[in-house]
Amino acid sequence: TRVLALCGGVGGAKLAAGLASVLPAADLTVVVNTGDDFEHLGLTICPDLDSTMYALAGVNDEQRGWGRRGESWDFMSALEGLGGPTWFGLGDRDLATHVMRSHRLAQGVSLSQVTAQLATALGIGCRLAPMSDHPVRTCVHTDEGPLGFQDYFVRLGCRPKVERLEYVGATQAKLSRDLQAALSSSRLECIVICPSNPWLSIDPILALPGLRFALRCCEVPIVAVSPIVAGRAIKGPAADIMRALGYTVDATNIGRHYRNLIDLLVVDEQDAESNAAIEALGIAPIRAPIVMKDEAARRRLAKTVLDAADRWP
Ligand code: FO1
Ligand code: CA
Repeated sequence: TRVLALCGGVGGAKLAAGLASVLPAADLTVVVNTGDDFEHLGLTICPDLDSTMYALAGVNDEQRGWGRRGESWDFMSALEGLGGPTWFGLGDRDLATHVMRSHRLAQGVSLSQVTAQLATALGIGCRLAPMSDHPVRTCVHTDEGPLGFQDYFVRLGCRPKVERLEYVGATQAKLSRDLQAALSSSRLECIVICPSNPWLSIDPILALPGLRFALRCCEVPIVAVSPIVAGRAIKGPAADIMRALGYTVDATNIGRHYRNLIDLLVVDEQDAESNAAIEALGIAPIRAPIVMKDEAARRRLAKTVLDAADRWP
């Protein structure tokens, strides 16, 4: 692979889709956070893998931000009629993904293999892989006690006060084979950290044993794209989490978070005033419009990222 993209949920998935549309399929490996995964109704649900997979396949629902486009909700209605839990929305088509995945996992197939099968079935050409086949679960420690990520985020609507995050299982987890293969690929030219939430989506990946070291050993540029534009998260709870953890919500703090890891940080044109502070961190700032509102914008940002990596140092 020539490009390895580390990706979380929705924001990251858009850039992954952009990279997939400007690169030959064999040149791209997308590795996704699994810290948001959880067990629900007997199913293993991998929201970030699914968001990324649906975006790469072009079947994602852009308005809602998660799940598939053109969904029907008969299952949810029937579940409600049976007195089942309705706080986590499972569309009929999306449900098929979770059933297939859970079924294959129960047969002893690895998450990497199931993910590859689902991706192929949806017509995705590039490599799509979980960060690990071992379970890692992001635990949100709050003033109301420890909560699973989906409990905190969806069921409780981010209301409890966040004290700290813990990536349970990360220290025992091994990198997935696709992640290892990408890191040791002699063709690797750059590593992209997608504009996903650094604490919720990227840190669980970076918490895997040996990964930070392996990234530093790679002689290729590491480019991150800021998920923060003009003091606000493009999508999702990034800004809330930053504030809860005591950070000012700005692009400079994204740079500070990735200090000693990334070589380049793509920030929005609106955040030009952060350039000097980012340079002072030893990171080269790249200015570009980073809000991806359509296919053209996704491709443009993907090209900006790849060009910046090409020209570096
Ligand atoms: N997010 C919600 O806010 N409410 C939901 O009911 C919901 C259901 C859901 C089902 C499948 C799936 O793959 C994702 C889903 N998400 C839902 C998104 C999910 O919580 C993600 O973790 C967030 O988007 C953060 O990345
Ligand atoms: Ca390096």
